[in-house]
Amino acid sequence: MSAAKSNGHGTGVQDLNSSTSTTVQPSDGGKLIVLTAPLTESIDHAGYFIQMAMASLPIWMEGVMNRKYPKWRDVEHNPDGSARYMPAGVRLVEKSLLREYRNDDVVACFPDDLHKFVGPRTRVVAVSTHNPLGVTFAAGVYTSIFGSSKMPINSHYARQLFSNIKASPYRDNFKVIVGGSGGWQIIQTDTYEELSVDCVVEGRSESTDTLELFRKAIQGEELPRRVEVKHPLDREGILFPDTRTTFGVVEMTTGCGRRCKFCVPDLNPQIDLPKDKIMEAVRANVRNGNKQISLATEDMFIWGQVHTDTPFYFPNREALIDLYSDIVNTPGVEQHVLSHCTIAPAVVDPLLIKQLSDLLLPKSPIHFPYLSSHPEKKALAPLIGLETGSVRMAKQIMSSKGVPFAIEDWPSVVIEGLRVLNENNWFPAMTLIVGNPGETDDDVRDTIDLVYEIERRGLFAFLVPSIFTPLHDTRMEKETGVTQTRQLTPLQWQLMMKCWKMNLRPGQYSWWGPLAWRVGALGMWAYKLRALNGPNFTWPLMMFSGAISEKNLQRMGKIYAGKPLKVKTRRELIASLKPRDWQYLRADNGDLPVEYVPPVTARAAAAV
Ligand code: B12
Ligand code: SF4
Repeated sequence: MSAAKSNGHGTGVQDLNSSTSTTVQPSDGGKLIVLTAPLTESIDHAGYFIQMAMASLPIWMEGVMNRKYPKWRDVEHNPDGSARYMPAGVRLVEKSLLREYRNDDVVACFPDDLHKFVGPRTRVVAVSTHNPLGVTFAAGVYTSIFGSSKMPINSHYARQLFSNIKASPYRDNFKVIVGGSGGWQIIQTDTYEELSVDCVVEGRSESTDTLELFRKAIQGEELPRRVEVKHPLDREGILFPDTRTTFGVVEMTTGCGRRCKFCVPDLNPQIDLPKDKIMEAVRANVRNGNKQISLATEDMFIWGQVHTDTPFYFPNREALIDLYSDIVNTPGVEQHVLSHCTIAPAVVDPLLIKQLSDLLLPKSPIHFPYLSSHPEKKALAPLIGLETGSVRMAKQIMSSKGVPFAIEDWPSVVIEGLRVLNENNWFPAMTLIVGNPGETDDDVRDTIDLVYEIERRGLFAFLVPSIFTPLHDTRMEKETGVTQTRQLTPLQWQLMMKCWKMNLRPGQYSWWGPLAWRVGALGMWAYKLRALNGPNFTWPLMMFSGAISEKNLQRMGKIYAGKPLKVKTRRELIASLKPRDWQYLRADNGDLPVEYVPPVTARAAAAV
C-alpha cells in the first residue's frame, strides 16, 4: 500500500461549512459508518511528547508547537483517502464492526477528510476521543495556569471536529456516537447539544451491546444519550488491530490491580493479553509502514503474572524479557517506547530493570544527553504515578500502590525505585496529585520533602504535578479538591513550581535554555499570571525564575525549606516484607533476609 502525504493547511481542519465541502459529495454516496478521531490525537510522527503538550498547552500557545514541529499536521493516507494510521481505539471499533459489516461499509479517516466519506448513505459518524474537553488531570491545570483562554490545543481541535460534523449537510441522516477514554467528559459537562453528539458509549467496542447500538443507529432509531457496555472478562474477548495504529499502540494488559481510589483503568478486569496476538498486531503495524511500537498498559510489570500462583506484584522476569525481546527484534521495528508502569517492581527486581535496559535502550528514540550513561545517551521514560509523598494521604487514596511493600514505606520505595531506574537509564515521568480532597499543609510539606530528597540524592524524574480531578466512575468521583488555580495554597504552588524547576535541569542543552524559561516566566507573571493565579503564586514563581535564590526565600520565610528524609535501603525494604513473600524474591538480586532459607530444589535434593 502506498501512502500519500497531505499538504497540511492553515488550521489543519476541513470546514464542512466551506463551499468545497458542502458541494463535494462522495461519489459513492459515502460510507455507511465513518470513524474518526481529533487530528491532535491521531498524529504520531513527532513522538509522544507532542500529543501530551497539545493536551496541556492552551490554544493561544499553538504557535510554539507550530514553530517546534512545523510539519505536525502532515498525515499519511491510504490510496482511497482513508487514514493510514489512527488511535488504537478507532482501530478496535473498526475491527469490532467488521465482524458484522462489510469492509466497504466502514472507513476510518482524518477529520480533514470527512467530506470525502460522509454522504447521503452515511448512518453513523463515530468519534473516538482520549480527552476532548481537556478536563482531565494534567491537562486542565496547565492551561488554567496559563490563562484566560483555558482551552487546550487538543480540545480546540476536538471541538472543531465536532462542529464540522454538526455542520455536515447530511447531519440529519446520521447519528454521532462517541467513545474512548475521554467520552465521560461530554457526559459530565452535558455538551451533547453543543457538540452535536447523540450518544456516548462508555466501555469497549468489542461488546455486543456496542454492535447493537450501531444496528439501531443504522435503522434510524433514537439512541440513548449514554450507554455503558461491558468490558470483556477474559483474554479471548479482546480484539487486536490488524492495521496501523498511532504510535504503534498495541494493548498489553487491561486493568491494574493496585486499586488506587482515583484511578479509572483499574476498574477494568486485570487481564494480560496473549503474546501471539500482541506479536501479530506488532507485525501488522510494521506491514503497514509503522516503525514504532508501544505496548499500552497501566503497569507493564504485571504482564505474565496475572492469575498465576505468584502475586502479580512480583514480576515474571523471564516472560517480560521474552516478550520485549521478540518485539524489539521484529524486523522493521526501529523504535520502541514504554507506556506506563509502577515503581515498586524496580525495588523488587532490579536485575529485571537492567536486563530490560540492555534490550530496550538501543531502540528507544528518547535521548537525555546530560543524564544517560548509555553510549548514545539513550533513555527510557515510562509514566509512573508518584502522586503524593504523604503517607497519611497515600493510605487514604492508594494504600496498595507500593505492594509488596507497606504504604508506610512509600517515600522509601519511591527513592529506592528511582535509584534503580536511574542507574539503568530509566528517567520516568512521574505524576503528582496536588489538592487531593482533605489534603493539609502537612501533607504538602511531606511531598515537598520527598521532592527535595530526590534532588538532594541527584536522582531524576520528570515530575508532572496536576490538580486533583475527580474522574468519572472512580471511588473518588463525588469528592472535590482544589478546583481553581487561585485556590492553591502557597505550599501547593511551591510544590508545583519546584517540580518544574527541577524538570528544567536536564533541559540544559544550552546555557540559555533554562534561563530563557525563567526570564519568560517572570515576564508572563508581570503581564498576566500575577492577576490570574493570585498572590499565593508570587513567591513560588520567584523561586522558579531564580530571581531570588531558594536559600534567601527560605530565610525570608517565603517558601518552605524542606527537611531531609530518612529513607530505607533496598535491604531494609526487603527485610520489611512478610515472610510469606520471601519465596517470590530472586536470589540474584541479593539483599535476601538472613533468616530466609530458600526452598530445596529438586536437583539439590537429588544430590543429597
Ligand atoms: C497510549 C496512551 C497515550 C499515548 C497515545 C495516545 C493516542 N492518541 O494513541 C499518549 C502518551 C500520547 C497519551 C497522551 C495522553 N493521555 Co493517554 N493513555 C494511553 C493509554 C496507556 C492507552 C490508550 C490506548 O490506546 N488503549 C488501547 C485502546 C484500544 O483503548 P481505548 O482507546 O480505550 O479504546 C477502547 C474503548 O475506549 C472503546 N472505544 C474507543 N473509541 C471508541 C469509539 C466509539 C464510537 C466506541 C463505541 C467505542 C470506543 O473501544 C476500544 C476497545 O475496543 C491509556 C490507558 C489505557 N490503558 O487505556 C492512557 C489514557 C487514555 N491517557 C490518559 C491521559 C490523561 C492522557 C493525557 C491527557 C496525558 C497528558 N496530560 O498529557 C494525554 C492526552 C493526549 C491528547 N492528545 O489529548 C488517561 C485518560 C483519562 C481521561 N481521559 O479521563 C488514560 C486512561 C491513562 C490513565 N491512567 O488515566 N496517552
Ligand atoms: S497503580 Fe496506577 S494504574 Fe494501578 S491502580 Fe494505581 S493509578 Fe491505577
